[in-house]
Amino acid sequence: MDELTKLSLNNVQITSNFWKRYRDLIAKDSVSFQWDMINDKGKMDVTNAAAAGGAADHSGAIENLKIAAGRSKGHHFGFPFQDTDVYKWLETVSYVLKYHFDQKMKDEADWTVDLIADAQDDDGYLSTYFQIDAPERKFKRLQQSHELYSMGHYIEAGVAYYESTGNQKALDIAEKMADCINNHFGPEDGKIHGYDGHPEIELALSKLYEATKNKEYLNLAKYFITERGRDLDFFDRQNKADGIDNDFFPELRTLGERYYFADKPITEQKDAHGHAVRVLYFCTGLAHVARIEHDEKLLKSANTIWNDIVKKQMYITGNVGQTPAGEAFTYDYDLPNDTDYGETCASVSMAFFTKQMLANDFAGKYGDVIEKEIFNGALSGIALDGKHYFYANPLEADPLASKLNPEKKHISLRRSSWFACACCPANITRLIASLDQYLYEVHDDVILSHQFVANDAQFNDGVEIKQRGNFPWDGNINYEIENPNLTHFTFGIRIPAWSLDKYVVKVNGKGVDTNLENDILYLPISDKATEITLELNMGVHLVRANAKVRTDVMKVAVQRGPIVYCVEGVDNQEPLWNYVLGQNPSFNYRYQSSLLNGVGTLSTDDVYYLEDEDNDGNLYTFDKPKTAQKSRLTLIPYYAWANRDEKQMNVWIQQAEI
Ligand code: FUB
Ligand code: ZN
Repeated sequence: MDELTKLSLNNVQITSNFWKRYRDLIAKDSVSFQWDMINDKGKMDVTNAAAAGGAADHSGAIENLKIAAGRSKGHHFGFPFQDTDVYKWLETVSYVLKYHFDQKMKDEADWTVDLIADAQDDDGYLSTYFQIDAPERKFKRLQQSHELYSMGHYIEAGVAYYESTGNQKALDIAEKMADCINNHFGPEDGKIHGYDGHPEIELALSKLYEATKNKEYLNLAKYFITERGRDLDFFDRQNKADGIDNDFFPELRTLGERYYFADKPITEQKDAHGHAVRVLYFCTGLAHVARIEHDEKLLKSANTIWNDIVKKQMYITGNVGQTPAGEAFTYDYDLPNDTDYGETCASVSMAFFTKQMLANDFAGKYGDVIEKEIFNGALSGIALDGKHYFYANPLEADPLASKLNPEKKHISLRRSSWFACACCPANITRLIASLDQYLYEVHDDVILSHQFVANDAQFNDGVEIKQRGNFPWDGNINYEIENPNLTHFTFGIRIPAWSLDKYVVKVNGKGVDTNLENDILYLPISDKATEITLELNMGVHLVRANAKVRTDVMKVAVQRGPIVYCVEGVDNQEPLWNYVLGQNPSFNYRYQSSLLNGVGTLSTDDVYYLEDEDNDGNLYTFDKPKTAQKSRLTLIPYYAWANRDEKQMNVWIQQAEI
């Protein structure tokens, strides 16, 4: 190879014990379970309709496609975007088949692709609600119709399935769909000058462009990105023409353009607002297109929104979207813990957005957020059995409050098997099944390892990297790099924010200069074999929020490595809010293989429990000092909460700080 080596990643096999368990669970249990759900075979156990788009006893998602394909008769069932549950399942399967081949699963997926092809109109259109029950309204009420959202999800699935199995039909459907959209939308006269109320198509078209190199798809993605927010009357005009109250979601008509992140062109947007998943899907496409096009303006906008979220609107766990009202962002530093929404889809899409940002710019902060999501906010969306899911992910929960306080009724203390609006289950499974895509970024002669997920990875020119370790429980990471052709390249390792104060790196047993660039350590590699060891700081951190965050004043969160911990009523005395940590609490860490499928727990005796004073049953007492008793507190990883009895939970704990 010549001076500037162009490296590329060929393959990654995840070997991490922690992640192998999750990925095998998805392959063996979640995929077949979800298949039953979308085929109306399993029992739908919606624990909390308030956080699930209402109650429903079946999905109808495959049946809708059968009706559209002429294989069955009847009306459409469910939300206008019901098709997406099938597409996200198909996308999960695409990734699973790469690490756990299963002929039955592949047969079901092939059958599904054939069904989708049959359901697709000759012109490429596919949205079963409109095909079955309202063909005259196609593309006429984009504020609420989710047509491009639904087709975007198919395009993602089609590309993934084609790339995983070589199924050409899966890609053909996607291209036909994109061509149909291209025929209807764009700046040219006679086309619709508008966009979907729910972004998704932007990121999907960018992926389709990468797979096909058809520039039209990239141009169309860019059109949707730059058009959004330019014509503030677009949705209203369409709604009026379609019949003003002919809504799919009446509550979505009057929310205003802000809710749709369509109140200004993206280059004028300064913060994340409105529906969280809409913003994050949009920004994923934005950052992707900006990178391919080297568009500095769009990149700057992506940066602005990412920074606003991470610096001012993201929970310590990575959850985003502070209010159930519209599943939305609220405002900077408003981070209520017991009413938040933190939709699983929002955390998953925050990982999507951040992955795109990292591909644009190798900086440790992006790897930090991906890590935060995969070990905390997004991961809490799936139960340890792989067959139950959270829609909302609070940082504080109380069964009584969820039952009796209407403002907290969206907070479930048990994950549901499925939802009437089932966007979250297959979103978290597709993220975990594609985790191998989240470990490295490669640019020219630089390989960046930004996640500590043990794996074997093969690059071009014979370069192989093995990462070993028992992360997230252990901070000793080992890399073995084989470089048979003596290629000269640079190997980057992200040093996580929680370990920047203390870490040790050795190359072939010798200490090295640990100067970092944007929290990344760069090491020149040119030998045939190189061994790198990294010791991360696995001490327990007390995390404090910025003082502008009202709800976390005088409180701390406890973090060890990437894992944010929580306190659960199962292990501790309720009410949990009476615990007050001492000023410098020390924690014992213990890995418990038989608890919650194997977790590291923390416990401390440097804690007080506020006593229930002798107040004769009075709600208030005058001038009576509070007393407290020495106590003991046990913490478990946040992602693993709500897998036992329904009890209180909180992440933030009071601390006697002064
Ligand atoms: O609107 C489609 C999906 O349903 C959104 O992405 C989720 O937030 C849920 O509202
Ligand atoms: Zn969701």
